[in-house]
Amino acid sequence: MPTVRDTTFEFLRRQGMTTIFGNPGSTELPMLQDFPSDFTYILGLQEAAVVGMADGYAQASGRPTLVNLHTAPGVGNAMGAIFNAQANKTPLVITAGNQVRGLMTLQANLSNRDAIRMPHPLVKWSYEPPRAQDVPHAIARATHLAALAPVGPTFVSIPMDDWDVEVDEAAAEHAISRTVGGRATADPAAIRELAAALQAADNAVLVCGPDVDASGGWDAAIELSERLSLPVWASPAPGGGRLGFPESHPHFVGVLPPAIGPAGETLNGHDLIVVLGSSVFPYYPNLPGPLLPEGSRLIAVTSDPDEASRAPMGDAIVADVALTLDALLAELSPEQRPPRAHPPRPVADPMELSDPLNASAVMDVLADVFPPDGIIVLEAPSATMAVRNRIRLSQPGSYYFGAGGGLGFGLSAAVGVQLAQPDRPVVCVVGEGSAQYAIQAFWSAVAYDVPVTFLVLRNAEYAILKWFASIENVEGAPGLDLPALDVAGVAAGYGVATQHATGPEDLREQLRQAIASPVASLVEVPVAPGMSIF
Ligand SMILES: Cc1ncc(C[n+]2csc(CCOP(=O)(O)OP(=O)(O)O)c2C)c(N)n1
Repeated sequence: MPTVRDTTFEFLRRQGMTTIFGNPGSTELPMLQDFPSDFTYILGLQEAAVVGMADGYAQASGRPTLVNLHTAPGVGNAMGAIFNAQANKTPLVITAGNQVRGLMTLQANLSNRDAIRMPHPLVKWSYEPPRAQDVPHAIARATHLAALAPVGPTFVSIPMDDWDVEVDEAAAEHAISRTVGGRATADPAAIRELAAALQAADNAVLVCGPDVDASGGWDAAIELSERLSLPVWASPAPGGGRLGFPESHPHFVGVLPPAIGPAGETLNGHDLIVVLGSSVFPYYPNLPGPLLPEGSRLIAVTSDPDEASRAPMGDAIVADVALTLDALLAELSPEQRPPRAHPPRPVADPMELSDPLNASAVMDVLADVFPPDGIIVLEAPSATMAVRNRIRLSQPGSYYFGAGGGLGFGLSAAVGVQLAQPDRPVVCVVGEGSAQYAIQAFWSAVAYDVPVTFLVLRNAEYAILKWFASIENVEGAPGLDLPALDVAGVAAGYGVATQHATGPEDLREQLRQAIASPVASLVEVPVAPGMSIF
């Protein structure tokens, strides 16, 4: 009879989940015994890096991804990254080992005594199967559930003596051979109403968010904007983990400000605001004001019932974003509306050169050498808008940003994104402070020949926190300076090929080389302190 291990790996094989991210301990070794040769195990040296890499991999491959963590302390280390994965809507199936069943009640060493409760608020389902033979079914259930909307991580704790237990072959075959599809279409009446509202509006606008890209609705969103001649905002940057619309498109008018008052003001003059694939809205910081301009109506399309119900204003349609866009296009007249003048997106003038360079000037240089099929993974808080304004990413799957705001996503996710997209160059733009939270991902990039380019912005401070201090009227806060933090030196210790740039010319050349290089490469550039807004 097949064992729990045979059956579980056969399930993972059938699902195409043959790349596993983990950091093992004694409680996980039984799972890894005789590791099948058609699987790949990506070792991360700390759990934040493990989950961050898996997050990038799952998002960029569009597939649920298995993570294997060490019992309680491993899950504990991973919590911030699991928080990010739920904010990013990433389909991770997170497993962790536990003591043998017979020693859990006396709480032998390494017992995770409340395994289910530990990651509970951050995952869609948290479970420890009551019997060993239920493990394959539990992992199948966790996988289907992770991939159903709202997509997000699930957790299964597996006692270490479960793996050699035999399972009933017929029941196991049922458990592992199921397909579960959940891309729901909208009520046709809701589609008709949305189409009618769009056709009747005098000055409608779209706000596109991350689930346009994740659902595969990229081309349909362009078609909708072009057919009705609608201007398009990106949903606010803090929650915009992916782009929902090409940023060089003539209808793209910019990134919506993230705070209530400024966002409401920006949308002034629009009688209809249609939000696609975003929460309404990922607000931060707290700058109060009217939620919506007087007399305007908002309709959001989201696959996430929670996002739909918690929005502070407007109506919502809960359905798959791409399918809803297709249905909406079929409902609308195929005639193109005459083009209307949209407020043009302000063109960022080249930033003046200074010594050290301003982060915006660094982005001008990156834009010069950035390949058309390149992907940016971004975690450089004070330079976020400089990246968005100066590198006009215009292909689907070109941008990944930690929507949860927990640092550590950027460096680690970049490695996972590059593993999932080996033919597209990945550039991770990261602040020297942010790089510290999952710094061990450097080692995995080298160990598994992942040719990511890391561009480290070294401003010797937590610039974004100094900016927040000014808007929160906080004076005299300690701990906001980072003198002598040598990320390149640390990366070199992990085996990364590193270079230091000082001026725009050597930066351009070093970036060109790093992007073309077949190995993990890092370019560190000193940048001027402060925020780079444009
Ligand atoms: C896990 C975690 N801890 C702390 C923070 C708070 N935090 C937000 S931005 C930031 C500073 C980032 O510094 P750096 O990467 O150097 O970027 P800069 O602000 O200088 O652009 C910190 C500490 C966070 N977001 N996540």
